[in-house]
Amino acid sequence: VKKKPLVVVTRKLPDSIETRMRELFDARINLDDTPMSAEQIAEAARTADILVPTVTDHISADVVNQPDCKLKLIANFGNGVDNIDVEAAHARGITVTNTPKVLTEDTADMTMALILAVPRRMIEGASVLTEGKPWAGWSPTWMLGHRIGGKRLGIVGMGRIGQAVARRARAFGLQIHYHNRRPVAPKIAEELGATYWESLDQMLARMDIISVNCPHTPATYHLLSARRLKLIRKDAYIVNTARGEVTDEDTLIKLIEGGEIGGAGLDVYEHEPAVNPKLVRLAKAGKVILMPHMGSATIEGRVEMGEKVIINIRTFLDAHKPPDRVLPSML
Ligand code: 8YV
Repeated sequence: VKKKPLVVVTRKLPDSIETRMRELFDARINLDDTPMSAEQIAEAARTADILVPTVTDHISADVVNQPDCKLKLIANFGNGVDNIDVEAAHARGITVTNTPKVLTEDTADMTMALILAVPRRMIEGASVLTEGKPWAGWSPTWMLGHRIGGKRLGIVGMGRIGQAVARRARAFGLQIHYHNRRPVAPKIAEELGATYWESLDQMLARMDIISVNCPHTPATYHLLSARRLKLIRKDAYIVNTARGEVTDEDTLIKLIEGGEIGGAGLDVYEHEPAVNPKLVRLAKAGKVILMPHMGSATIEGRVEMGEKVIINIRTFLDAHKPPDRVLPSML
């Protein structure tokens, strides 16, 4: 009987995925639902043929460059691969895959929810009742937010998720603008009614709401730098469901505190899971809405992500190219 490949899974996954993995592979699943330590990850790379990490695991060059690293495939349970040194893995002949597409719509839903919730002060309003604060009843001038319809939405990164956000936002009457390395195909731009800005600076200066939807790569680290954040209008809002590292979080906080940016809806943080206490203060003051990285957190999505991981592993083991290979040139 052929020996089953050893697959180390760093976090607990949905039950149906775990069961299937145990049927197919010699799956060692970290059932303790906390991230594995750097030492445990390094050890897993020395013993496993295949590693299934998540956003909470850092697969550095040091991990893959260990002389006795045994890994042949890193099948990421996640779309973003900024937790993996893809170049170092590639140089060592290790294949890397991710789970694109299945979390596009869920992440776009969360993004749209924040685009609505921040200007309409939804969490601030709800907290009046849930925290038992006094409510004098309806008033013509109380708890007023800003209208969504007609405002300009600037999407930073018009990939699958950016486009899914644009589709939703259009239905809410927002004007769609975007910055991307390249313009999208004319057919898509037309369908989305989207205006391309080659200059991110110029777009930022003119938008009412900015949504960050690009991956975190060396090229997008602090893409919204201190200088660029200062271009944003005083009454504008920023929504980030991508990665905290894309914005200079300290500067963002200072600008919101100083009334230089209207507010923010954040699902991701620069030093996740640490959340800057200043952000918590701003949330209590109703200036920002903070979500604990829940963009793709649906039962359906997590099962589909697991199914993708399994397909990637099985195709790899069948000596074919897995469907969701990530190459350094794609980053
Ligand atoms: C995932 C994400 O839940 O897929 C991504 O890039 O940011 C999340 O929504 C997480 O990464 C899983 O590893």
